[in-house]
Amino acid sequence: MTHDTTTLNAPPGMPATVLDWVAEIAALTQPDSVYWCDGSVEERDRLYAEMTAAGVLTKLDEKLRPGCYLARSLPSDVARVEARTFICSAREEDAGPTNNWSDPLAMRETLDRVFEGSMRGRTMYVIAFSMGPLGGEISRLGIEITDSPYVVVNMRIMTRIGQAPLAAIAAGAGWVPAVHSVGYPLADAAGVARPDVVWPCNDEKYIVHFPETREIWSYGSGYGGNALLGKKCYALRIASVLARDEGWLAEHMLVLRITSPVGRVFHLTAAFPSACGKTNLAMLRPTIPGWKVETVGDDIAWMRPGPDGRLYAINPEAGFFGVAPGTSEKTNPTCLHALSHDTIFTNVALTDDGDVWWEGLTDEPPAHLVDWTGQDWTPGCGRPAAHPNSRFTVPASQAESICPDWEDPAGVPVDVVLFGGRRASNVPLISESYSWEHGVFVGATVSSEQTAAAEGKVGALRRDPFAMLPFCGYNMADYWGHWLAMGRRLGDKAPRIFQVNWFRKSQDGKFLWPGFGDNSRPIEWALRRVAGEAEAVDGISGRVPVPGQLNVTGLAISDAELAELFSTPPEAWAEEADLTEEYFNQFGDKTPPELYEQLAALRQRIATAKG
Ligand code: O2Y
Ligand code: MN
Repeated sequence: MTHDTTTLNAPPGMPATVLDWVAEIAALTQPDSVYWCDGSVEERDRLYAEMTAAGVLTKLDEKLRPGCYLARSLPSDVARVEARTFICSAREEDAGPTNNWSDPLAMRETLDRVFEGSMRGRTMYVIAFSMGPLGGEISRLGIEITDSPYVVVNMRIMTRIGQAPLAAIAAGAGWVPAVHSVGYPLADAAGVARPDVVWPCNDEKYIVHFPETREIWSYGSGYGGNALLGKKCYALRIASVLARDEGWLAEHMLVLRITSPVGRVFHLTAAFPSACGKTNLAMLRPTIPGWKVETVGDDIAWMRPGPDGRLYAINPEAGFFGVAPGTSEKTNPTCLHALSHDTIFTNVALTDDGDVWWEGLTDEPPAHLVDWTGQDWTPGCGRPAAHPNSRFTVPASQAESICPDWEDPAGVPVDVVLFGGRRASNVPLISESYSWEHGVFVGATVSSEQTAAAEGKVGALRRDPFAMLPFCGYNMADYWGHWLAMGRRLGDKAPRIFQVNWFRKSQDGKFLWPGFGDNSRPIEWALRRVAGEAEAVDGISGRVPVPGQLNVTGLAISDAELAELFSTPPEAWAEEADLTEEYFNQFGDKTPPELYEQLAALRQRIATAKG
């Protein structure tokens, strides 16, 4: 194809594959102009100024929150839309029963229809980005095309955008194409114009992945994981497919470095379903003396075997896109301090002096706020001031806990993999898996108990295998098989796998474990296990600390409460084993036999415990 390079405005040296693709998307979406992002501070400030002038962003008080902005979305566009997220593999069985599958040809027709003219009257931004430190062996490139300047400034925080990835692509590096439109053109096909709105979006939404051709298409939403396509769409759904095909792991896991009082360094990755305190764990402040925790990543880990045969992890992202409500000086001071400057807030409340507020930030709310919908708000008015899924976008480098090696392209060697869920019963505070296969079984069966009637039957188990349920780009049972294969490859160099549960409740419904900084205690036991310094006893769910081995010094917890935290009633576990069998059967003959073997071993342990 030949290109009118004046209209495409491409920087010099772009390969024909890139130019062809950008030209094709421009022809389909018909923007007024095409702009290639250079990632500079000047570009960012220009976009901030334009969006502030247009009322899309509110600049916060420069003294109280320097360099910070507030965006308010429409109430119809406040979260990831799982029901509108599609995996369009050629064969339905390759998406599996836990994904929405759509026929790729039919989906391409739909996308052609909705994207046609979708950027009329707008600028089309071309954002080259790197997931992971540029040039790193585990890192990958992408190009997101978007008609949203809000996406550009957020992508600038969440990934590494601009000149450097453009140069790498010009030099021939591979890249994943990602197309995004808010679906609110400013003119119709006849050229009749309409004014813009503060949060353009469309009621019809599609978040689409083509795993075989490694493509992402997102239409109709300007929010979070729907629009910042480097995050869930690329770093998890597409990357999980790349990882399966190339022999590595793309995981929904935070990454920590933990240093013991004698200076021994460990690295831990952890997968938690949503609402289990992942951001707080990523910035943990240990309550046990002498231990230091540093953040490598808060949400996603890409891991591959290194030259020494161990598993190495990088954080492919450059920022945190975290939930604001509940973040406070008490729950996560490190995070709160990171938000003191150069942060984009979305859907939090605005104070009268130009600062932000959300539920849980202070014990007492301010006397007056402008809420996330732009309305006046006073305490007791019956509405939340900030949306429960309101967010901050902040550079990871702003966290005082950031690990000095968080951008090491080689990654950090992983000692421990942790799986967590929100379980009021059955699952003990911590247990160690008997083997890699047992660890994969534990990861595959991660669950939380449903807490709201709106989610279904209260108390029923909601499975979230490896915390990847909405993020695995292929059949979940094949994914378990991939983890088993990785274990065979790593052999005795594999990380040890543990399960934690911070949410165990007593018979009278009270949380038994204080959580937050005290979560360092079970983690300390896990690390001492790795170091060969802590003793364990075999239990139903795994090996648990020998009484006296979990450090509870200074905690107001009774022996009876500790016993309850670790109790694993065999009758309840027998019921759970039956549910696990039903759950595995859902995947037909794709469920790896090793997982049924682990289920049989679990039933054996239950039978022994029953006596
Ligand atoms: O609601 C959204 O668009 C964001 S979801 C999200 C954001 C940051 C980290 N994790 C998640 C998640 O859903 O796991
Ligand atoms: Mn996440």
